[in-house]
Amino acid sequence: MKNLFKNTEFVFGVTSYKNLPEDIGCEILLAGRSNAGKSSALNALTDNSKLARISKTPGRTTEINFFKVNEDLMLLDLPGYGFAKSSKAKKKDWGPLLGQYFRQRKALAAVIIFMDIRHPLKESDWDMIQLCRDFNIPFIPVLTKSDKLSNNKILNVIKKIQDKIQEVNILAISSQKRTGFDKLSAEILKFIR
Ligand SMILES: Nc1nc2c(ncn2[C@@H]2O[C@H](COP(=O)(O)OP(=O)(O)OP(=O)(O)O)[C@@H](O)[C@H]2O)c(=O)[nH]1
Ligand SMILES: [Mg+2]
Repeated sequence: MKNLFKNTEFVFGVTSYKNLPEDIGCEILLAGRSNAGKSSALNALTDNSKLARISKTPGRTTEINFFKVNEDLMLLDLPGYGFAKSSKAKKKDWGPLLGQYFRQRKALAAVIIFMDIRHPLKESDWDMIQLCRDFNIPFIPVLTKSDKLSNNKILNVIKKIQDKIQEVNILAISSQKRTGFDKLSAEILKFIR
């Protein structure tokens, strides 16, 4: 299958709502706690290991980074919700930015919620799910780092999470082993208008 995300390129990073580009096309948010594996997943999805910065230290991504897939589609790599290492000023910027973004942004098409398969559905993940539900934005829960568990355990976790979130399918990926990305691409494509 041809990788539709292959030519994705970084365009810019923004830290405040007023600096967002024009509200056109489709935007898919990559959300999740710090260290969940968002940037790694973006790199694996696009087959470009140099695209997004991968961090050993949580909280490395501190802006909304815009990655252009094509004229109609942007992937937005968000700062992790945990925000362990970023400055107070950046933290302050971010909360209102996200709220405003959800309230106003017409381009927002879907949110991918990345969760480490060993630590899924923490409070901040529920907050994000709630935000999506409140604003009627479709979301895709994705369990990351599946290489850390046996196949049996993966299925158990998926089943457990699926019981708690019934309205959408739960996916599992490993950016390290590059598994699960065909399904993830297919899910993303469903939300492109
Ligand atoms: N074993 C394994 N490790 C992974 C995988 N994906 C990411 N990691 C590791 O998890 C750590 C965090 O990955 P990132 O992709 O930077 O996570 P992030 O969610 O973008 O983090 P922030 O930008 O800080 O919010 C890095 O050390 C990665 O190497 C995976 O599929 N398998
Ligand atoms: Mg990141």
